[in-house]
Amino acid sequence: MVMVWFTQCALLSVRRGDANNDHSIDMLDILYLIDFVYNSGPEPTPHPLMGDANGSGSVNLMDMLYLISYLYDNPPGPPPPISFNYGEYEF
Ligand SMILES: [Ca+2]
Repeated sequence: MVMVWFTQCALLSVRRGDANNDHSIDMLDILYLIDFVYNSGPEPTPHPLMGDANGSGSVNLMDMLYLISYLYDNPPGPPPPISFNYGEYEF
């Protein structure tokens, strides 16, 4: 008898700027990034680049300013942070 094991996988899609991974982008993400960058707080989850709101490849003050402009500028700031596929999530 041959047993076949298989794993189901799904592509995990995440949104840049959603640093605290609560599926919304708001002031809490900006505070999360301030804590991460300036106070050695926890990394954005599930990947540190979740904090890379402006897509520059690093997480820094510019990402916080990008999110502030996106959320509070009038007229509206830059386009919303993009979604990207983080990788396969095994379950
Ligand atoms: Ca969030």
